[in-house]
Parts: sequence; structure tokens; C-alpha cells
Amino acid sequence: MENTKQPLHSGRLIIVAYRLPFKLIRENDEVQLFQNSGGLVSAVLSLVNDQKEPIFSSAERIQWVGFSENTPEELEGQSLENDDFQAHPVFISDEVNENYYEGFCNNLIWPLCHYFPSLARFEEAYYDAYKVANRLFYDKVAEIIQPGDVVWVQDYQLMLLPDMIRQRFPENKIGFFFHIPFPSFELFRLLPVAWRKAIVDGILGADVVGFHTNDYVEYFLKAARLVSGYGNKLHYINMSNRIIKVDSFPISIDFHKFNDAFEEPEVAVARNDARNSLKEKIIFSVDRLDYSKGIIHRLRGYQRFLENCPEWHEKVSFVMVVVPSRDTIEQYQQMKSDIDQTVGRINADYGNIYWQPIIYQYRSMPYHELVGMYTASDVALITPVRDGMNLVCKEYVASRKDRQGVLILSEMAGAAAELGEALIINPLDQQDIADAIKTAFEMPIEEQTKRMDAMRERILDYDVFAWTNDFFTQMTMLELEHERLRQV
Ligand code: ADQ
Repeated sequence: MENTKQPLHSGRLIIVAYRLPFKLIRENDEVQLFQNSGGLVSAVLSLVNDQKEPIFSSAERIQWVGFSENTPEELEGQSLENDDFQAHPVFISDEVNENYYEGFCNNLIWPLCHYFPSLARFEEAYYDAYKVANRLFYDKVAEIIQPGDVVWVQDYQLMLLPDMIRQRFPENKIGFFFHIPFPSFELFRLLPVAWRKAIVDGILGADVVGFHTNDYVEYFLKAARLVSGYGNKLHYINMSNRIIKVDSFPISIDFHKFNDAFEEPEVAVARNDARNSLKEKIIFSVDRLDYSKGIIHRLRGYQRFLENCPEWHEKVSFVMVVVPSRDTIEQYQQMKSDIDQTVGRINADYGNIYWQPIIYQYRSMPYHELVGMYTASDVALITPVRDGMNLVCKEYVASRKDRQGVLILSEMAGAAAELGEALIINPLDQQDIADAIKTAFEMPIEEQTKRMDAMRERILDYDVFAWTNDFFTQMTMLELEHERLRQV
């Protein structure tokens, strides 16, 4: 439905992210768009569909620039749009993409930002490809941008892009959001001098720069000061001709979607199946295969719990789901084999023919099964050794319409800053994890409910729609501030 109220921004919204929010599938000579249902997609849609306070006009489709897995030939002559979005594919050759995406993004920036400097590879060819790829995204933006359009650039794959756009289109508003941890300066300074300066200056091409937590904001401001000499006053950096706002916007989820799922028949069936087939206490974890998620440490913590607490043997099932990810990379294959072995060893050492301590799945999970497990579990065990935010813990809490269950959460996840009522653990400390599992199993229902209520209220207050709204409201306030300064 079209909104009728005057939107805050008169231009269109252009999202630039590494991935398009669709799968483009060719059927009978026509390309169909299959829109994914990820959080960013629904959050962005709410910017045009909000009936009370629309941020952008719903008369225009949201423009989305992203990497295309299809070749230009496959897409030639096709209209890549649906009711809400117009897709603008960026074509990157396999050779560039390997050095850019696998290389600079996933073999350097990802490990560095997640505090694994020993895994970071500093290859010139990576950086060259990173510049080339950012330029390809820029070319696409330059092709479609119009006066008044607002561009929102997403994440560590596109850190040079805001400044590229700023140089050529100084009047357009630009936002940038960083989805992973921005590291402390001691890590960031490991980058070659020219690269780190280009990254800071690239990001600062934006008007509003967002991170998940105040710590990341602080680390970025320090990097801006030490690398490029930009001082800040609280959350503002004053350039000669403009002001930049750098702030925390903790990403969230669609609270109602998860909360309301509790009663959906398919979810109820999955929940009952889990409860009927598993032991009396259920621990659940789900994440992508990644060294940042602390999967091995989690298993060791669980093993310590089994060692310490024989009274719980045969009464607990730990369901651990790992989603295949980046499994063409050697490190990830090695990690997968370490996980397989550790699970096998724990099950062999502690299990018996009636009891399997760990039920391990290496696959993606359909939504109703995922929420079925969230709502069947006594404990969600979320133990990343670093995580920008971590949405799984927020989904677990929002799903618990029954206000029960205990969240065990790593202090290294961005979400820990908001979810202080969880049992907060150090993911590297096996004893801490083991103790938290015991505490969770013994926690009275009233205490669980008290903690759940506080966390649920916070996620409800600042859901993913509030997140996008907050970001663009800050952008509008910054415009007003510019206006005021122009008149002084
Ligand atoms: P991710 O590292 O992907 O995201 P996370 O925030 O936990 O991590 O999001 C994962 C999403 O995938 C969740 O919505 C979850 O439900 C889903 N998922 C996980 N395992 C699944 C499975 N087996 N089957 C189906 N769905 C599964 C990055 C950063 C995070 C940051 C987000 C958003 O690394 O720190 O929170 O971006 O900014």
C-alpha cells in the first residue's frame, strides 16, 4: 500500500551491499526474482511502507546494487524488478572476485576484525582487487543515481565506496553501516599504512557511519584520529565543508515475527517433536561454520559440564546446528573436521546406546524448525569468540512468548551490551561455560521469566524497524544541522 504522508527524504533509497536480496532464476527465457526474507530486506521495506512516518516515498522502488552471480549475457534484456525493488547487478570477473571477496574481505578483513590476526593474509593482489571491485560498484551507482537520492552502503566489502560516491556526487546523502566488529587500534594498525588510510577515508565519505556498539564507535573514532588526523567531538567529526556523525545502531530483528511464530502449527509440531524425542533438558545452538563463532570452545565447555556433573548424564541433549559456509576455504574445511572429531569423541566418551550427548547437524534449517528448536530449548548456548552483534540470541529471546528458557551468551558478542540479563560467559573459559549450563538448569522458572521479560522488552523497543528508522532519522537531523550552520 502506498503511504500518503510526506516522506522525510524526497529522493529514492539506493542500497549497496555485496549481495542482491534476490536469487535471479531463469525460467523459460525470463528471469524471475526470488526475494529472500532476511532482516535487512524487511527492515528496508518498512522505510517505505510505514504508514505513520514514512522515511522514503513508496511511489518509487528501492534501488538495490549488488554482485550478480549471473553473467551479463544471462540477464540481458531482462527487467530485474518486482513491486518493491529494482535490482542493479554488478558483474565481477571470477579472478577479481576471488582476490576481492575470498581474498581481501574474507582472508584479511574478516579475521582481523574478529581478532584472528594470525589468519590474516596481507596480499597486494587482494588490495588491488578490492579497489577494482569497489570501483565496479561505484560505476553502477554513478549510472543510476539522481539528485536527492540517498545511498546506504553496507559492510566491510565496500569500505572505499562512500568516498568514491562523495567525490563525484557531493550533494547526495550517504550512509554506511559496518556489520562486523570494528577492531581496537592495535589490530587495525596491522594493515599497511596506505590501506588503512584508504579505508578510514573511504568510510568517512559517508554522512552517517553506523556500528553495532559504542566500543566499535570508539575504536573507529580513534582510528580516524590516528590514521587520518580527524579529531572528533563526541560522535561528530567536523570536516572543512561538512559534519559526519559516527554512532552506534545495534541491529535487531523483527520481534513480532519470532514472537508470533510460537503459535504457528508447524512451529508447534516441531517443538513437540523435539520435546518428545530428546532428553528432559535441551540445549540448542545454531550458527554458520566460522572460527569466530567459538564452536570448538563451546564443545569443550559442554564436555567440562559433563565431566563435572554426572548427575545430568542421560538427562540432557545438546542440539548443535552448523550451517555450511565458506567451505571451499581450507581453514574452514579444517575447522569442520575438528568439529566432527570433537563431537564424535564426546559422544563416544560419554554416550551410551540410550543417550547421545550431542546431536549435531551440518545443514541449514527451515524457519519453522529453527523456531521450533528455539521454543523447545531450555538453554540457548551462544558462545562466539567475536561477533559484531549476533542475531541468533535475539531471535531466541523474541521466540520465547512463554517467557521461559535461559540464554547463555558470550561477552564477546555485540549483543551482550544489550542483553545483560543473559548468563554472560567468557567463551574461551570452559569452566565458565560449564558453570553457566549448571546454573541455567537449576534456575527457577520465576527467575527465567524475570530475565526473559527484561530482554524481550528491550528487543521489542528497538527492533529492526527501529534500527533503520533511527539511522535515517539521524541522517535527517544531520541535514538540519548543516542547514543551521549554513545560515550562521
Ligand atoms: P552472521 O555472522 O551471519 O551475520 P548472525 O547475526 O548470528 O550472524 O545471523 C545469522 C542468521 O542466520 C540468523 O538470522 C539465524 O537465524 C540464521 N541462521 C543461522 N544458522 C542457521 C541455520 N542452521 N539454518 C537457518 N538459519 C540459520 C553478520 C555478523 C553478525 C551480525 C549480522 C547482522 O557476523 O555479528 O549480527 O551480520 O549485522
